Amino acid sequence: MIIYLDGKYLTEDQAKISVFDHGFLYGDGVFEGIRAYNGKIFRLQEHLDRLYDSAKTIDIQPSITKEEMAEAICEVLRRNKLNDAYIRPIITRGVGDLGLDPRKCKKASALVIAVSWGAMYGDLYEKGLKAITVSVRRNPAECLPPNIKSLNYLNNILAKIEANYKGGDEAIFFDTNGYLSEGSGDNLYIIKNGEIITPPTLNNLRGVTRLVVLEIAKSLGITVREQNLGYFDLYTADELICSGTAAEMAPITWVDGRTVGSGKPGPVFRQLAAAFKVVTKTEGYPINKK
Ligand code: PXG
Repeated sequence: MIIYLDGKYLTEDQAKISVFDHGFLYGDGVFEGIRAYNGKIFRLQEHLDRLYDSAKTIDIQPSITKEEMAEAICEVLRRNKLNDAYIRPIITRGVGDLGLDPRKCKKASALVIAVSWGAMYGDLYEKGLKAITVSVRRNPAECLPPNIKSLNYLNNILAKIEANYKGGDEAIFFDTNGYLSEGSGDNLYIIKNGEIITPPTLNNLRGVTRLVVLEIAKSLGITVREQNLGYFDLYTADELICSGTAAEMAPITWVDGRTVGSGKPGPVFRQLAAAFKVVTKTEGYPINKK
């Protein structure tokens, strides 16, 4: 495996980050999860924009430009001979001392890892996922905006731990006001009476896949609404769907012991997921430019 790290292409053994990097010491850094399908990187620009916006919010000046990051990503895929891949660019605060003051960190680090990673949920795309609403709340935007895709994922990991021991495939977060937020690593949609309803994005990550899902829905003539939602909406939905780069589009057929709709992946999910497959196959930033 070849990994990009600060201007060099290194083997896994060579690609090392200092124990004094604040990304490691404090989770002080940002990352992305991107997929490449069929030799093309899906929604690369949107992911790079979010990566650099996340960095800006926490006042990190990346050591490379977006264009250089795009080139590093392509080169990692080429060197690893990956046409279909899950790509993880990371920008860390860089090496400092044991104090948390970021001014001690003189240079941010940039790295790119890419692996082959098929469908995340295996047979659950057909069976449907079991979801658990968790007691831990999504970080409020006034404390740590969920819009920052930061290296500190403890809020999400706490949610995942709770879903794991309660027997769920995925966790569902509410925010501190009782509004539906998102999954531990995906955005959520409720289907009710043929309409798609999804929470506004102040209390969750602005998913790149979320925008694709909403575009597809509009192109299929399905009404989409962004609206705050509560437990009632979750438990009475005709269908529940989650989406993310890793998870892609997946149906949730059981939540907190309640069967969702028919208990099987529903017609709106099937329609959206089929269109999503076509879009991911056809669109994208080519790894090999001519
Ligand atoms: N919400 C959160 C909290 C995420 O981490 C999404 C939504 C979906 O966003 P995109 O842009 O990918 O549509 C994410 C991204 C995992 C894992 O192991 C998931 C993400 C990142 C890293 C790991 O499930 N999801």
